[in-house]
Amino acid sequence: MIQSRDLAVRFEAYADWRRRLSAGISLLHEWLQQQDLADAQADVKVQQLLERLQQDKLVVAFVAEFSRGKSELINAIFFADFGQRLLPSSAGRTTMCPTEILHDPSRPPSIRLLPIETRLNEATVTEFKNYADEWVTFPLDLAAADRMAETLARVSQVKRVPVALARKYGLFSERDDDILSALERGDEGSVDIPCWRHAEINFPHPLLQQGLIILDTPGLNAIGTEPELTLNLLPNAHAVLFLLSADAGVTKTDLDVWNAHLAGEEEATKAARIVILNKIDGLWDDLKEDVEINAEIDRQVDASASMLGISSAQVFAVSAQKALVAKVNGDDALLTRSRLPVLEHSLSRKLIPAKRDLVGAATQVEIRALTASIRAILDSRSSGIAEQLAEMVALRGKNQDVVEHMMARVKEEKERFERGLARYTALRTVFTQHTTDLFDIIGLAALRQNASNTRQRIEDSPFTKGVRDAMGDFFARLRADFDQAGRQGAEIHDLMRAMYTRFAHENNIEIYVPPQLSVLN
Ligand SMILES: Nc1nc2c(ncn2[C@@H]2O[C@H](COP(=O)(O)OP(=O)(O)OP(=O)(O)O)[C@@H](O)[C@H]2O)c(=O)[nH]1
Ligand SMILES: [Mg+2]
Repeated sequence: MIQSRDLAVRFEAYADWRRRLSAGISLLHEWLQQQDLADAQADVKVQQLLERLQQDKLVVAFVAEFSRGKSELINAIFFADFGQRLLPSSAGRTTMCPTEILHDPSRPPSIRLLPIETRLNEATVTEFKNYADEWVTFPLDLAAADRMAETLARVSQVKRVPVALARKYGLFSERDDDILSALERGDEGSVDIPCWRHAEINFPHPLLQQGLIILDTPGLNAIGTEPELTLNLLPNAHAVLFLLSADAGVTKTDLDVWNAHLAGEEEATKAARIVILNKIDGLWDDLKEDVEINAEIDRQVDASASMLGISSAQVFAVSAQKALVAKVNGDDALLTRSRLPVLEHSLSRKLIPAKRDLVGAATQVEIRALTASIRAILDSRSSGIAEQLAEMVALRGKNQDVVEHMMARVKEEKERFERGLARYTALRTVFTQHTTDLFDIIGLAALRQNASNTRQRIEDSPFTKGVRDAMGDFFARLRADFDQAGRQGAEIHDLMRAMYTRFAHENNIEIYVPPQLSVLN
């Protein structure tokens, strides 16, 4: 029992490791989301990883020729607590269909059976698992072990059908002694076939709750005839326990099963192969010394190992039946003698770390791929930023150029403005001078002077002629003044026009022509 606890403890630790790994992946995902790094692809990948870790199963398959004690060994390892034989185990063919023992918390404890008739359908067992209606389900009463064993006995159910139908189901095999003998008997060509194609026992055992799945298989021919078993269930198992029987040795059919389904695949599938030499109690002999008996067992182990082409260390000699009896009766001496604890210890030591390595490696590969894609995003982001930076730096240089250019222009314009201002000031001085001169000529003061001179001359003149001359001179003087004013105005106009033209040229604006001073009106 202690060794069985060992298996449970190790499995629990493994489940805990998986939970911590999931938490780590979730944290990574959270961080990715915070950093805006999680695209849809990363989300899906993380989701798949978490689902895979959560639904991670450890599938242990039991394979052998019929009656080697597969079901009995499962009973001894996993179900001894119920105080009786749960899975049917008896002489001759007992388990008639592949039987998965697992725990699915979404459904009540039960056994569900897929009718053999579904073999006419193209769909695989895995596909049928999604269609609950196709299965015949019987509940399991955990409180009543007797009734439970009765219900579980259905995995042994057979029915008699015409050979033609068996052939239709794909169950006919030239190698099948039963069918051949039925034909020889001329038994109207009818034959016993399994009632069920597949069984699934949903059972809340602590190990199954942690994700362990046990696969019990029927003897030789069924392995050959149920493609699901050979193509899917066995290749996907993490460990395959192959049973031999000490009373039979390694028979031709044992070798057939081994060679067809198990030999040489370990490297490819990474699944552990454990060979069990069962029924060693047959070698127990009260008249022999233990040393003698053990030597005989060792000899059988060595012989079996060499027949299968493996090392003796891979072969575990046990008595499943005595182990079950010992566990049920609490007989520790018998349990030790059954050697089952050695197998259980090895199973937990080998299987779980191996599985953990496998899951760890697979998760690592996925996470590496994820981080590689994240790194690619980061790289492209950083190269984008570098590009932007380079652009900014280039722009900064450009800005300096622009500023320098603008400053030069402003300086130039300022100088031009100052030059213009200076010229304007000078021009204004000239212009003021000219206009002052102009006003000197035609201004009121000049007019008054002229008028007063003329009046004086009129007053001084005793004759009309003198008055006329004075008046004539007055107007002649006026005309001469205005003529000069006109010339001076034209001069100022020319000066201003030249100035405006130059200004327009310098500033690239339209030439403005100032109005000319007219002395005519
Ligand atoms: N003496 C002895 N008998 C055993 C031992 N293990 C199993 N048996 C008996 O061998 C017979 C066959 O055992 P099963 O557990 O039905 O064998 P199986 O490999 O499941 O056979 P199938 O279901 O027909 O494929 C039963 O009568 C068991 O009681 C053992 O360790 N010692
Ligand atoms: Mg069986």
